[in-house]
Amino acid sequence: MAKFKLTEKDKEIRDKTNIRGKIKEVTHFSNDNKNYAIVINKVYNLYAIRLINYDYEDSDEVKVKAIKRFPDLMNFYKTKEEVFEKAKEIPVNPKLINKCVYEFETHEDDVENNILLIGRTGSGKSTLANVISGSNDFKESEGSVSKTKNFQNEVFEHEGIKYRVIDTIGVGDTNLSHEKVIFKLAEAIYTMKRGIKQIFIVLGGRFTEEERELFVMAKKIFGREIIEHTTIVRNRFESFENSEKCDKDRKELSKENKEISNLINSCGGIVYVNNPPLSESEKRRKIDEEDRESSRKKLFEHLKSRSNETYRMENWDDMCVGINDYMNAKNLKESGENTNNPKIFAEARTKMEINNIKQEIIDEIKNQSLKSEDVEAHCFTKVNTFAFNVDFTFKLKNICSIQ
Ligand SMILES: Nc1nc2c(ncn2[C@@H]2O[C@H](COP(=O)(O)OP(=O)(O)OP(=O)(O)O)[C@@H](O)[C@H]2O)c(=O)[nH]1
Ligand SMILES: [Mg+2]
Repeated sequence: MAKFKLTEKDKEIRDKTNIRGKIKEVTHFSNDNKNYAIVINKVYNLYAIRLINYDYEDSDEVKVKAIKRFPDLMNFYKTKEEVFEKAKEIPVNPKLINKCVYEFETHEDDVENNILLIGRTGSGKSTLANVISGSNDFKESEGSVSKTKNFQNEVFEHEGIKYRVIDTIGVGDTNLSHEKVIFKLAEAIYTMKRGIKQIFIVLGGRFTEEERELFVMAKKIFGREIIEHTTIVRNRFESFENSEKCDKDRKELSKENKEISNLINSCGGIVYVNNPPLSESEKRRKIDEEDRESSRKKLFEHLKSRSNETYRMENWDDMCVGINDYMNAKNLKESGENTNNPKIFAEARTKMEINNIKQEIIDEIKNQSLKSEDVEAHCFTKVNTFAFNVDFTFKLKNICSIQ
């Protein structure tokens, strides 16, 4: 079979839709006076199809009007035969053509209310994720051993509204380098395709250097405006239903230092909860469950009161599209669902490609964080800002070598 060669128009469509990996075929057809391209790409020995509706601008440039990924936003076709067969079916199936409606393919993910949990190791993130989602799917640690090594997220509904809660690895774990934590946070962007509703900083006790650093990192990664979408969740607070005691603690926390006080005053505030481990004894367990349920109620009341728009930084959509295929292919392989047993060289190439995309995302984040640094320079002393920038840039450069 002759090797497929991209035309200039195909390249323009590929670049404008941000499709990565090896392009195996592009075909064009018209339907109902609209132009369509079908693009097949290959990542990690897996295949995906994009159906793209495009038009021409006055300058004869291609203008992408809508896109749809097949089989869906996350999955792949496992064989060449399967993908080519499906690609042939699309132009003659109006039902499939009518699915081509998204401005970015990632907009197919309709969860706008993404809640990202960050915090120190052992602070109670996974427990909070269970409480928020009303599930038991997140692994809560029993001892001091850190449990969560990777991202886990869950979509659920509460009072008819869809939410996603994202549990992350904690900061302060000696087994995980700082760089890896920064990258994991950057990677969270891909999980929250429609943006961030709230970041919950999980606070198990007093405010320490780790929490301060986490917040600075979040600001560097997501931009300074993220503060308006950040809430401190103070757990392990048995008197969480006593507003006087909560107020007293709030005041004490604010007094600790000026930086914490600024954070508390400019963010979405502090929500007090108690999410105890579920006891073996039936009687005690009932009380634990009641505490968790009341905590959940408080958290959703707070979320409702934060009616501000979902937050996304510049180029958020492009970043999500850029990494979508690679992360999905990687996850699929890691979860053992890919029965294709990819060849070693394909694995090496995918790792290289993932690293290249990591580099792009990091460059993008770096550019944006430096831009926002100009605006907020007055927030830090000059010496601190300089030291942090050098340090941060250095760390980001190192991240690219992480597999
Ligand atoms: N009493 C009480 N215990 C809690 C609360 N939140 C968490 N815990 C306990 O604290 C321990 C750590 O909780 P996790 O949810 O696993 O903490 P994590 O932040 O996910 O930890 P890593 O994944 O290791 O970073 C567990 O034993 C929980 O049962 C709380 O609000 N009250
Ligand atoms: Mg955890």
